[in-house]
Amino acid sequence: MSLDEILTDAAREFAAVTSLPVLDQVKARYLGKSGAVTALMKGLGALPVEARKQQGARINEVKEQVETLLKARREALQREALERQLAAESIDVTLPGRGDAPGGLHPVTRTLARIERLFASIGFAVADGPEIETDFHNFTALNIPQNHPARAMHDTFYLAGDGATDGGRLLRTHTSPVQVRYMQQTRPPIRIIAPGRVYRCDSDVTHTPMFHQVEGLWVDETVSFADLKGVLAEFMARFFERDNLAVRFRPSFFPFTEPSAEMDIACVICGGDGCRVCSHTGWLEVLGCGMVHPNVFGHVGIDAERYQGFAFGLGVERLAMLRYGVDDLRLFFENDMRFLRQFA
Ligand code: 2U9
Repeated sequence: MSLDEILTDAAREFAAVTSLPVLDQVKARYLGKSGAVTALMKGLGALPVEARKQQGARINEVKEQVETLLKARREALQREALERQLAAESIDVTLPGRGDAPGGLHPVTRTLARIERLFASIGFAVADGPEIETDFHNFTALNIPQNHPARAMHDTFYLAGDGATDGGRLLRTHTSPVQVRYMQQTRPPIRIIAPGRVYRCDSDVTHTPMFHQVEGLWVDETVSFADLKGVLAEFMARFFERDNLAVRFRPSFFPFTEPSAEMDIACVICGGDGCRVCSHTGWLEVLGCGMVHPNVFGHVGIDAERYQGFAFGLGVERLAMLRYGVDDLRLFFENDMRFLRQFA
């Protein structure tokens, strides 16, 4: 093969190649060990000195030209491959979206938010505190004596430990310790609610080991049982959106309040006529309440001669069930999307 032939053939063959692996094969035919250019180089040894010099320089020139052609073709093929890939992977931004499948709030979260909003509207601040509590904040400060049944192993989740070095830690059984901590840090007037998770060693159709409470506390110099009745009756009427919601208070007992009461509202399902939900009484028990016991004020360093206040506690799941007409408490904790979607 002459040098001219090599150059024209290489140019033609490189141009015909359409993929990079094939280009490498074609390259070998010219520049490889047994390629055409290499063959001419090998033949140089047989030439006289002067001719060898001239021919060698020409071969080198052609070799460089072949390499230049090769490089140009390689770059062109690489560009084409990239363009093909970009075209294949392009995104059509004009296509319609797939929908954003919005999530929703859990019915207990919605109920908590509703309760917080209503109390905030009459001047209650929202307080919170730890779910792992000390024996003092959960029981002692609340006038619950050492031998009270609420403190029994089978009623409360105690944390592992010897009780001497860890001071007897437990999962709070109510959000009352939040109010205890608040009163230890703040002088009256105090007007707070304490929403949150609480834990009890209890599990059956109407009890879950974890549930939510909202407790409330209003302490000042002249807060009376009349204020308790007014605030709680107004809250329930607004929560259930009833203008004339009948309420009644029945005497009760809690260690942390004196006097204590349970509050009923006219059944929001049957309007008071009697149904399965109200056990045919026409009334629904919705919360416990009372005037803060002077011993509780003593434990947090508030002068019980000067200050008085009312407290209450309610179960959030229970209010959610009544508001949404849910008849099984366990539905709130099963995470069944068919149930939860109805509240989204
Ligand atoms: C302080 C002083 C007093 C909070 C109160 C109740 C009555 C009550 C239950 C309702 C249903 C718990 O979720 S439930 O099982 N609660 O009956 N709670 S008075 O009294 C307090 C709280 C804090 C410092």
